[in-house]
Amino acid sequence: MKLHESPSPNARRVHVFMAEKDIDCERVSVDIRGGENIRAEYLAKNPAGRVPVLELDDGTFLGESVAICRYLEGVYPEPNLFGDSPLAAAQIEMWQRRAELNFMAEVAGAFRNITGFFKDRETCVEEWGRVCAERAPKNLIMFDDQLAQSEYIAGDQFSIADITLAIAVDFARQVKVVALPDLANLDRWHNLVTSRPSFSAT
Ligand SMILES: N[C@@H](CCC(=O)N[C@@H](CS)C(=O)NCC(=O)O)C(=O)O
Repeated sequence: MKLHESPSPNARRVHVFMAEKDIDCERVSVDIRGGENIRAEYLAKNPAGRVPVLELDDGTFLGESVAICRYLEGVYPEPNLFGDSPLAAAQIEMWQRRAELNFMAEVAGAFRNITGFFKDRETCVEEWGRVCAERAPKNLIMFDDQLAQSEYIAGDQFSIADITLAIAVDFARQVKVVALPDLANLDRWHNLVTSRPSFSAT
């Protein structure tokens, strides 16, 4: 197995997931800043032109970080990070999607459109970035309310949903395009989750 990656929040999701399961594999560095991911050779691996991509030993390429994590969960079931009952799996999926769509995508939209980081390959609309930057912190309130009732985002089990949201919060802090509010439950949970050894994985 090889992980095609670059230092980025989505590759980090897979790093943390793999560290939780104590698995590792060969890494292949992709220069996304230089546009390696949008050239034909890489697009043959992932037509979406994004990192990460997991290359399996039989030559299969898997894109989308959560799809990669699902594959790894199937092959390395312990510890369970996607839910071990129909209800737990549905709740984790629900919060994972909310973390991705309602926060991570808003932070990415703000970052990409305000900074023009990838303006060599996409149209950046600063005003749209500002809309995303305004929505992202408001959307965090839903997570803070949830975390007032449960230890982890989808209940009492640490899961892929926690990995997605914590990494998106870290990315928002790092790129500084979103003003993050002080939310006590979210802060308590962020400290808990990011103190796990897996969050130091690179
Ligand atoms: N939904 C995809 C998103 C992947 C993604 O957006 N990756 C970013 C890095 S975090 C990327 O490859 N950016 C390069 C580009 O946009 O050209 C996933 O979960 O893997």
